[in-house]
Amino acid sequence: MRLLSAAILLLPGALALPGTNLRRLETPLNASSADVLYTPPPGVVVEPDLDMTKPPQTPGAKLTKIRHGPYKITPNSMLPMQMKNNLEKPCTDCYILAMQGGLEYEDGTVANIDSGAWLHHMTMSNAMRKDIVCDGWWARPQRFYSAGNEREVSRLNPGSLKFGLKIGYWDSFAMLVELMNQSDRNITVFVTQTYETLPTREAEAQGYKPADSIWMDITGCGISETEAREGRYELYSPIWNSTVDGTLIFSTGHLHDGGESTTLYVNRVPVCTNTQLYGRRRAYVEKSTGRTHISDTGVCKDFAKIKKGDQLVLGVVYDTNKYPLEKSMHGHGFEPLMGISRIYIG
Ligand SMILES: *[C@@H]1O[C@H](CO)[C@@H](O)[C@H](O)[C@H]1NC(C)=O
Ligand SMILES: *[C@@H]1O[C@H](CO)[C@@H](O)[C@H](O)[C@H]1NC(C)=O
Ligand SMILES: *[C@@H]1O[C@H](CO)[C@@H](O)[C@H](O)[C@H]1NC(C)=O
Ligand SMILES: CC(=O)N[C@H]1CO[C@H](CO)[C@@H](O)[C@@H]1O
Repeated sequence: MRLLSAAILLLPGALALPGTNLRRLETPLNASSADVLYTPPPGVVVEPDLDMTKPPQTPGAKLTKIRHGPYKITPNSMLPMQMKNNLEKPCTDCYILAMQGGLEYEDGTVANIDSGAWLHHMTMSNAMRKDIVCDGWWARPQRFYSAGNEREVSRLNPGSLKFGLKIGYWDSFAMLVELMNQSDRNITVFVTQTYETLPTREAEAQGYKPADSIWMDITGCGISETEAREGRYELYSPIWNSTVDGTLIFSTGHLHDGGESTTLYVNRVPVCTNTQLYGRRRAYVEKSTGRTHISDTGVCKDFAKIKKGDQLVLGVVYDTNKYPLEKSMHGHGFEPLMGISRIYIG
C-alpha cells in the first residue's frame, strides 16, 4: 500500500481522479508560521517566502495563490494519496519565476505541525513536458515543483539571472498530495500553490529565457523511497550523464527527518550543498514535546554550468544521532527515507 502510493506520487499524470475543486484566494500568511526562531548558520541561504501581502520581488510580476481542496482528514491519520489533473494555471503566455507550496485551513490561516497538520508531500508536474533525467520510453511528465512540509520556495530568476518556466496554452498541470493529521480533531485543509509570474509580452520579460527542471533522486527513476536505518551514512543516486547544456540556476534538497544535507556532484566535484534546517520556525516545533522537524532547506543559486556528457550524482547525508527518524504512520518502525534534489537549468 505504502509502496504503491509512493510509486504513484512520482508518476503524476498516471492516474486521474475526477472532482478537481479549485478556488483562487488571496490570503496573508499566518503570523505564527512566519515566526523565525534563529538565523541560518553561515553559508546556508534560505529563499524568502512568497508573501501575498507584499509586492512581488520582480518588477512587472504578479503573485497568484491557487487553492486546491478541501481535504478532510480524520484524527491521527494520513489521507490516502490524492491526484488532481488539469489544474488551474496561474497564467498562460507567461513565465513562472518562483513557486511555493503551502497548506492552510478554510479561513486561510496556515496549517502546520504546531496544530498537527503536515503537508507530507506535494509534487507538481507538467504533462506537456518530458522529464529530462527519466526520459526513456517510460518518460514521465516533467516534475517542476515538489515540497515536503518544509514548503520551500523555488526561484528561477535569482540575482541577475533571467529564467522562468515558460507556460503556454497547452501546458497541463497535475498535482499529487499526501497529507497528514497529527491532531485529535477532524481537520479541513487546502493545499496552496503560490506563483510569481511575468507575462511574456511585458517589457520586463525581455531577455528572459525558458528553463527546465532536473530531478535527481537517490532511487534514480525509482519510487523515491528507501528503507530507514539508524546511524550516520551517505546515500548516492545513480550517475546521470547530462543530455543538456546549461546554467544550474537554483536547487533545493528534500530529505526526511534524520537528514542533514544533499550535495550535487558534477564530474565528482561538489558544486552545491543544500543543508536541512530543523525548527527554524515556530510552526515546526511540536507543542507537546518540543521536538523540531525540518522547516527549511538551504538553496544554491547560479552555481554551475554543465555540458552534455557531464556526470551528475546526488549524495545525501543522514545522521539519526543528530536528528531522530520519523516514526512510521503505520504503527511500527520508521517512515521510509527520501533523498531528492530539484535543480532548474536554463
Ligand atoms: C495563526 O496565528 C495566530 C497568531 O500567531 C495564532 O493565534 C493562531 O492559532 C494561528 N492559527 C492557526 C490555525 O495556526
Ligand atoms: C470526525 O468525523 C467523523 C465523521 O466524519 C465522526 O464520526 C467523528 O466522531 C469525528 N471525530 C471527532 C474527534 O470529531
Ligand atoms: C555515462 O557515461 C559513461 C562514460 O562516458 C559510460 O561509461 C556510462 O555507460 C554512461 N551511463 C549511462 C547510463 O549511459
Ligand atoms: C500518525 C500520527 O501522526 N498520529 C498522531 C495523531 O495525533 C495524536 C494526538 O495528537 C498523536 O498521539 C498521534 O501520534
